[in-house]
Amino acid sequence: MGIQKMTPSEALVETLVAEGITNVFGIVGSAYMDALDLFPDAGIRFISVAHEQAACHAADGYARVTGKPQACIGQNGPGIANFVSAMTAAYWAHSPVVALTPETGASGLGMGGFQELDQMPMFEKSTVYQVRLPNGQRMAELARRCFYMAKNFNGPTQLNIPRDHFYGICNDDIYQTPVISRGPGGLSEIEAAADLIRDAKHPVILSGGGVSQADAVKEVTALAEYLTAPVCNTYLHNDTFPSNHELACGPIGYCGSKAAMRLLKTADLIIALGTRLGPFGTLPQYDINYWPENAKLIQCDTNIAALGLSKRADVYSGGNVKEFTAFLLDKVKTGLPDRSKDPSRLVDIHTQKERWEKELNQWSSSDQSTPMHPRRFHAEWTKVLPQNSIVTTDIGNNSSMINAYLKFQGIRQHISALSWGNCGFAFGAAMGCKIAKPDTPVIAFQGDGAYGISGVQEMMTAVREDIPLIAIVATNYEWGAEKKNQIDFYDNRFVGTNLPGNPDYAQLAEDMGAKGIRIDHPDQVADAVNEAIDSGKPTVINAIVQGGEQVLAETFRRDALTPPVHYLDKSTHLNIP
Ligand SMILES: Cc1ncc(C[n+]2csc(CCOP(=O)(O)OP(=O)(O)O)c2C)c(N)n1
Ligand SMILES: [Mg+2]
Repeated sequence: MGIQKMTPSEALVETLVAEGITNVFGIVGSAYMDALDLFPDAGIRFISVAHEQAACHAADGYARVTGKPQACIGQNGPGIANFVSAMTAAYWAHSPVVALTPETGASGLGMGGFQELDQMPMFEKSTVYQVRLPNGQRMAELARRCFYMAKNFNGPTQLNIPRDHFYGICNDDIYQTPVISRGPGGLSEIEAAADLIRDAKHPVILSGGGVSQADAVKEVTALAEYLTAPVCNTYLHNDTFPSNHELACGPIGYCGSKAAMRLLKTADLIIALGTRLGPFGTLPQYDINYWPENAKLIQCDTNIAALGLSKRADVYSGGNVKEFTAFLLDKVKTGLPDRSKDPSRLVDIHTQKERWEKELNQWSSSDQSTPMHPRRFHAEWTKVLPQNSIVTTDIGNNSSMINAYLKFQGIRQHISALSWGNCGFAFGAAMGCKIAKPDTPVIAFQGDGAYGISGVQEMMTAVREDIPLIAIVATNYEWGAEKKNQIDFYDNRFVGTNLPGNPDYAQLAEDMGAKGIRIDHPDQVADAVNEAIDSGKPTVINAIVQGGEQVLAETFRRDALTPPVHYLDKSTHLNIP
């Protein structure tokens, strides 16, 4: 394009276009109306949501299923403050969300005018880059920088724009920023990793979110097959290795696959690919303390700031996991004969998978009660889901239980709240996924409490903007995950965890112009899912499931809770000996 004279609003919008942005999520506000007015002619769809948090989650969901940066925008002050939680979710998910944050005008900053808040500190810890635009002349340059940083440091960025800086003149060029390739990492590290592999008898591969992000499943599969190594997914990344592969063992972590954890326990070498090994995702689960402390560890993650944070490894690599894994296999092949189809390893894997499958089935498979046993419900709906479906998952007892049932063959299909763990993630994220992949079934899965945080209001958005996603709500009339803590640690004293009288979310959806399906028996599940997929409308499946002590999965945060021991006379009766 060359250097041109533009307004800063034009510079911003044209930079969005150059970066491939065709959708921006937000709620309208006077602060950026001058730029907003340019969106339609620039081919940008503005998707008007019900709460800015959902706009940011939608941008995150869109970014995660496409691998491309996405943008959200809002009104200065209260609108932008509503981004904070969702930006942090995107931060921990390494998701390239570019938050455009109009702010009080520079000429009035600090005077306590209307909707004033210093918008830099609140995003300081949840962005990989943030900048306050010093003047309108630098709009294109700094908007570019935000995209460049989001793409190359895999995380959210913030362009903070004092609202008067949309006006004036910006002489600049417009162009797309590059993604810089990182290569396979240090060759000496690859050699050291290959040496460890040659010495190992029972290597196990941990396939992390980076494998999905770097499209590295082919390379991971080749390495796993050469070694006959079991492959476990990291926590909440069930889409990082095809579940139908004979070496696939499912996810480690809370409510995950016991087969994966039992096999990992026997490893003498863990090859951790595309993962920071987040501390919560490697905690003991069920009755299994599965992390093999004496095993050697290879860890590859492009974010070298995360290497060695939670586990001390023997070899680290900051390479691109796709290239690292390919180079590593080449190196391994030079000194280690082909170990593929190793019969004894295959027997180990098969035995553990069969044992776990049986155990899981016994928990629920034949239960015909009304309302449904939650596990029976999860077995049913995950079974009938089309294979290419994208599922966004929330936080809660049911959202966690499904970790054992959700199986994917492809990457970028499991979009979860991850370690930010915020209730109310799934619906907003699913809106972004569905806009990015209109021909793919997109399911937002959450509990009834979490649906109240976001789904209820954002269903208005889905109807208004014609986003035919499917929300599956597990309704147990309780904040089940927290209730389980009160069952296990507080002697069944339920404070704030019952949700009696919640409305029928299916009926509510119908009232909003969406489709609503209420089910409470396992025999209704398959039809409900098919009907929702065929409806072409935003749809809620309100699934009434049992709650309470008999069915809730084990406590989520047993790592962090202890039974109460109080000292004041009035509270000693609450003590649990
Ligand atoms: C925004 C937010 N608020 C509160 C919590 C604490 N929390 C974690 S799980 C949970 C219960 C979720 O209940 P529901 O969505 O009904 O699912 P269920 O556990 O019943 O399956 C709560 C309140 C949280 N994680 N995020
Ligand atoms: Mg609930």
